[in-house]
This record gives sequence, C-alpha cells and structure tokens, in this order.
Amino acid sequence: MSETIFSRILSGDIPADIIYEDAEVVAFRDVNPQAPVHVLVIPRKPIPTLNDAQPEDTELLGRLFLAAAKVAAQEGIAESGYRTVVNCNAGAGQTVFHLHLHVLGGRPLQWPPG
Ligand code: IU
Repeated sequence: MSETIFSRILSGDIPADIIYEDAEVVAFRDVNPQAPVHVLVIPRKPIPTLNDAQPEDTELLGRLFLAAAKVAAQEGIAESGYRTVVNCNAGAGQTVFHLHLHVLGGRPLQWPPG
C-alpha cells in the first residue's frame, strides 16, 4: 500500500498536534480546521477507505468511534454537540487515503452538509 501523509504522521516523520493515542488509534488536530474543534481520528492500521474495511476490522472501527467520543469530551464539545464524518473516495471529498474520522464541533453545524 502506498504511503500517505497520515502514515508519515504515525511514524513520526511529520509532526502533528496529537491529542489522543492508544495502541490502535491516534487523534490529531486537522491542519485546516473547518470548525473551532476539528480533529482527525485514524487507525494505526493503514486502511485506505471505508470500502477497504474488512470483517476483522469491526472492533477497530468501533474503537475509532469510541476515541472520537473521548476526544469530544476532552475538547469540551460532548454536550453542545459535534459531528463525526467519514469521506469515502474522491467524490465525497476524500483527499487522504488512510481511513479517518473527522470530529467537528465548537460551533452550530448545518444539515445537510454540502
Ligand atoms: P478528507 O476527508 O480526506 O478530505 O480529509 C483529509 C483531512 O486531512 C483534511 O481535512 C485536511 O485538512 C487534513 N490534513 C491534515 O490535517 N494534515 C495534513 O498534513 C494534510 C491534510 I495533506
């Protein structure tokens, strides 16, 4: 699998503002935030898109969401509300092909998203 900017963050080649990490998952601030809180939660395992997730990734996918909720609590947006987003493939705006969960909050969010 080809290297992405996120695998370089995971290996420490490129710095990132990491705010949570455990054995399976890392969360860091998006460099181009779309809300006062904009964090990316990624698996250490390099899964390119949600389409590439396999049955054996079921627990890992759950861990991404649990980490997102932890990050939201840590950032003080758990009660006011936040959104998690996975863009899958270019047509949905995916630009980095290492699965990631956006956690957005800290301002009112519109629905539907663009
Ligand atoms: P997307 O769902 O693939 O579009 O999200 C990729 C995100 O990665 C996007 O919000 C970028 O701002 C963010 N990002 C980053 O945080 N650090 C980087 O070095 C690069 C992109 I390249």
